[in-house]
Amino acid sequence: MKIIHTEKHRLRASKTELSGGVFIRPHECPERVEHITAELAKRGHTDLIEPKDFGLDPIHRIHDADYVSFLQSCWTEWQAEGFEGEALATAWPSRRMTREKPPRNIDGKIGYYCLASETSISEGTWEAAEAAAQVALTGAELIQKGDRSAFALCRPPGHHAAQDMFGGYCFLNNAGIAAQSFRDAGAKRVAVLDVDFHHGNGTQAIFYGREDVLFLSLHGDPEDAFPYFLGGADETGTGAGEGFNVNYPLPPGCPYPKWLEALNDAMAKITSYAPDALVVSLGVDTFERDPISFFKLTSDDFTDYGSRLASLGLPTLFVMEGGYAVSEIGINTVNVLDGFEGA
Ligand code: Q9C
Ligand code: ZN
Repeated sequence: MKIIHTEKHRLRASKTELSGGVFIRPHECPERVEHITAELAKRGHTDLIEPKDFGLDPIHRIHDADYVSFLQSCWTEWQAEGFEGEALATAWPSRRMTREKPPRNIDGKIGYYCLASETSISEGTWEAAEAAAQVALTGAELIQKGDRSAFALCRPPGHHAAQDMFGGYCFLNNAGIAAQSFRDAGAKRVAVLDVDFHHGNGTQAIFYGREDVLFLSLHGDPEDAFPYFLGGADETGTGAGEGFNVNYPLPPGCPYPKWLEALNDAMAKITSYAPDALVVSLGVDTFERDPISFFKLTSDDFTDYGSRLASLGLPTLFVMEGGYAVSEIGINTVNVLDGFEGA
């Protein structure tokens, strides 16, 4: 399968992540992609291509124009304020704060658009996020033109980003943008299967009222895991979208057989939905040694579920999301792809 990749991901290189009350070196770092491209090369995947430029229109199909403008100008506005560090939110329109609109001041504006404060906005963040969206769009186009599968090596990731919110290391919802591009290219129905450890709250929010995009997510139970405030099994969609959102919250320590039960159920639902294309939000933070997650998948399990996904027989776009066991991220990611291709 073709792999879409750009060195522009390096422009997202934040210095800090707020974690446990201290600033740490970010889990979501450029080395993640280096390990994946190294493993791809090692296993003979030489089909790496650069993204095309589809411009901002397909991004605006998913994200609000004011939010996109905010991402574009945030770093400049933050610097103009004279702040020394990276841009971090400290105040939100929380419950009973009813003035729910973006204020003029950048410190207020970043809070308005932020869903979690671990994620800083740094120089180059917009440029990298925009390039990652183009990576996803290029992968979707390859499939629209007849490829059976493609791997969009997106970084920064996207599934926590909603129409007008960033956080959880995400800025633009790459998988959502790709799913919408399938619809705009004529696909009647698209399924998005999110196998990242974390709930894909952004993707869920984007498609919650729609029946033309089925969203399914396997993730750490929000009682125990980020993003905490979405991802319950009782969230099934709204209005026309009722029944087209499926969550599988899973407990701490979840081993592969239990995870696989959820995957099998999700795959049966995808089959009966009969989509024209499948987008897989591929996070490998379900790995047993992931530093911020609590599932227990082994490297071999990634190969196994990759081959199972192929049995759906659908045009499949893999979109990179999380995975923070950096030295093993390449093995686990390429295991999914090789499992899929070997099936
Ligand atoms: N102390 C993705 O996997 N919480 N995002 C980190 C660490 C945020 C994960 C807490 C996790 C975001 C795309
Ligand atoms: Zn994740």
